Amino acid sequence: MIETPTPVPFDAGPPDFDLEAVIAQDQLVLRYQPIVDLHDDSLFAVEALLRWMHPTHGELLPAAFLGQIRSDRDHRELDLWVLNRAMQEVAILPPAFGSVALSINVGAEHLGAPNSIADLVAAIARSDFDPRRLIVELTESSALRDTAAAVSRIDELKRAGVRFAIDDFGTGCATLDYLARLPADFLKIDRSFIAAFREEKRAAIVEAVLMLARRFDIAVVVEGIEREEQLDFARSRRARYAQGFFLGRPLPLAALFARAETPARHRRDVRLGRPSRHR
Ligand code: G
Ligand code: MN
Repeated sequence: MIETPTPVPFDAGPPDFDLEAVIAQDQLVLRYQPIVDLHDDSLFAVEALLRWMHPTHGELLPAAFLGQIRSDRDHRELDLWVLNRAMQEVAILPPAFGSVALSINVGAEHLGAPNSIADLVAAIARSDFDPRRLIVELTESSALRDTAAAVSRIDELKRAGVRFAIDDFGTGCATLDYLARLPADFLKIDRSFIAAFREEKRAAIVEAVLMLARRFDIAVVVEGIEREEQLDFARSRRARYAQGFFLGRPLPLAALFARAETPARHRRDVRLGRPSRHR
């Protein structure tokens, strides 16, 4: 008798994640989402976003499997996989895109793991990828509370030439103190704020964060732009960078760059092919 696989119903919980197996079976992929420079609407960076292509459940978001990773070793291995894969993929883009930065997400909770940052720095050094093109995004978490330790790890990255972004700012364990203490190059305002920008108080928070960031010389990325009016809001408040489905969904890198060849009048999104005068 032939047994047909029974698809696990999703409410039975996410499927089991075994890092070694999914890497061996080539089930991890990266999608890339544009980060746009609002000075000239050029493509500033692409953020690499991890997806698990599950044989029966299809494309799964990190939320469905990251929580299952238990050991520091696996966290570190996954971070390294993402970094190495992203550097390889971005490195083969046409020379016209040579100035586009690459942003990757690293869980701040494993900043504390021994050698975690040293391993990333070593991987960058082994590649011929220009570290100045790299941005490491750290989500605020309790680990960042030990700011002295976090600052020394972040300094390690910065000494290697890598820039650093505070991700999802304004939610989680957010404290304004981070802005004063962490040597951030970028601050990404969590999308919940732009989603509710019509509420006067949310708009005021975005404005205040922009003002503080300007004082601290930290560039702001407004995340979660899903509609034109949100983009207009970000522009009117003079945010430097923006990201969100309205500007571009996460796509395979080749698909994202193929759009650069599509005439702008056929697209609602940014003119990805346009080189920037500012870099
Ligand atoms: O935490 P971080 O900002 O790295 O999360 C990135 C995630 O946010 C990705 O999975 C991406 O698909 C999602 N995302 C990106 N842009 C938007 C958007 O405009 N709206 C929503 N709802 N999600 C977005
Ligand atoms: Mn991010």
